[in-house]
Amino acid sequence: MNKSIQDAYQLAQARYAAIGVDTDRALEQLAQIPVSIHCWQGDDVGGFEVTEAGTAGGGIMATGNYPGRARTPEELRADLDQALSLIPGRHRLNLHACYAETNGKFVDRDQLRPEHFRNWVEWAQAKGMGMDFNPTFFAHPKADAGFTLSSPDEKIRRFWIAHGKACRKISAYIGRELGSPCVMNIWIPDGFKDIPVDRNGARARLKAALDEMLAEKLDPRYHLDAVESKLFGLGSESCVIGSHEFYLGYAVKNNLLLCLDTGHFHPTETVSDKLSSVLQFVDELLLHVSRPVRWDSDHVVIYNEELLTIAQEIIRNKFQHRIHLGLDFFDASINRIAAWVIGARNLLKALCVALLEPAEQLKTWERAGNYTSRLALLEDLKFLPAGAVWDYYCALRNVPAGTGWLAEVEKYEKNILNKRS
Ligand code: RNT
Ligand code: ZN
Repeated sequence: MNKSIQDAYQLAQARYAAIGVDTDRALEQLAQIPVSIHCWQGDDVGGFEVTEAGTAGGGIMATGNYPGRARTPEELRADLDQALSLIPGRHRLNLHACYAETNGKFVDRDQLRPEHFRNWVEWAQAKGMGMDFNPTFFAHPKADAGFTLSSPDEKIRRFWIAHGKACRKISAYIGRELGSPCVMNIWIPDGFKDIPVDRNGARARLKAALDEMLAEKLDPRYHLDAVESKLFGLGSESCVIGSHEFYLGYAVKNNLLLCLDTGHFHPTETVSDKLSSVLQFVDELLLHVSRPVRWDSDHVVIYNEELLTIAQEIIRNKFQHRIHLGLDFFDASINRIAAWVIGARNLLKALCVALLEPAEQLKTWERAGNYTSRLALLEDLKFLPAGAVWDYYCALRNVPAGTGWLAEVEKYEKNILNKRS
C-alpha cells in the first residue's frame, strides 16, 4: 500500500480513537453494506428489447449525448465491470426487465421468462454478487397513453398485471440462483397531466391490479416486493396515481417494502427524516438514492448534506439491515462509467463518515439534554480526517483512492467507448 495513505490513516486512526471511534471496525462495517448499482445509467434507460420502444413517460428522461453509450448487453456488462472495479466493496446489480436478452426475437413484456435473464445471472454469479429487479412499466406502446396498472382500459391493465406476474417469477429465479433475496421494485408512470375528476377511480384500479399481481405468495428468501411512489412527473404534473400516501398505506397493509426515492418528494421534504417514521410500520425499506435539481432530475449523487444525513440516520439506528440501498440516476452528459463511480463512491463515503461518528456518546448527551456538547462535537466531527480513512479503505480494497480512478475511466473511454458509434 502507498506509504502516504498508510501514514495518513494512522494519524486519522489516533484522532478518531480519541473520541472513542474504532476506525478499523468502522471499515469492517462499511464492507458489509452492499449498494445496488442500477444498470440503467450505462445506456440512458434504453434496454435491449427487440422492438420499437415507446416513450419513457412519467418524467424518466436522460439528457445529454456524451459518446459511448452501451448498445448491447455485452457492452453494458463490460462497462459495469469497469465501474465495479473502481468502487470499493462487494455490491449488487439492479436490473430492469427491458434489459432482457431474447436472442433477436420479439418477446413482449407479458411473456418474459427467467431464461431471458440467464446471462445476467451468470455474470452476477461469477462475481458473487446479488441482484435486484424491476418490471418495466414504461417505454412501451401500451404505456404511451400514460396509464398502466391503473388504466381504465381493462386490456391494458391485464397486460401490465401479466408483466408484473412474469417479473415476480424472474425475480424469484434470480434470488434462488444467487442465494440472496432479489428486491423487485414496482414503479409505474401513471398520472394525469391536467386536473382529473376521478382520482379515486384510478387509485382503486391500481389497488385492485396490485392485489391481483401480488396475490401469489413467494418465498422471501428469494424475492421481496417493493413499491415506489412519486410526487409528479413530466406528463403527470397534476396527479400521480401511485402517490406516497397510496404506497405507504399499501406497503403497511400488505407487509411489503416501501421504496423511497430521494427525488420523489416536495423539495422541502427530506427522505432522511422519513426513515425512522416509516420503519415504525414497515419491516424493510428500499432507497433509491438520487439527486433532484429543482425537480426529479436524476442527477448523479453528490456528497451533500442530505446524503450524509441519510447515511447518519441509517448508521445511528443500525438500519443497514432493514434498508436496501440502491442508486437511481441517469446522466447522459458525462462519461457514464464515471457517473456510476462518482455516485456510488459518494454514497459509500457518506456511510463511511457516518460510521466514524461516536453515535452512542451523542445520543447520551441528547437524552440528558446536553445539547451544547452535542453541537460542539457534531461540528468538530466535520473537520476530522475522514478522507484519510476513506483513502485507506479504497487501498485496502484494491481500488484507486482519491481521483485515481479517473485515469482508468479515461483509458477505457479512449480504448473502448470512443470506438462505439
Ligand atoms: C422513476 C423512478 C424509477 C426509475 C427506474 C428506472 O421516477 O424513480 O425508479 O427511475 O425504475
Ligand atoms: Zn426511483
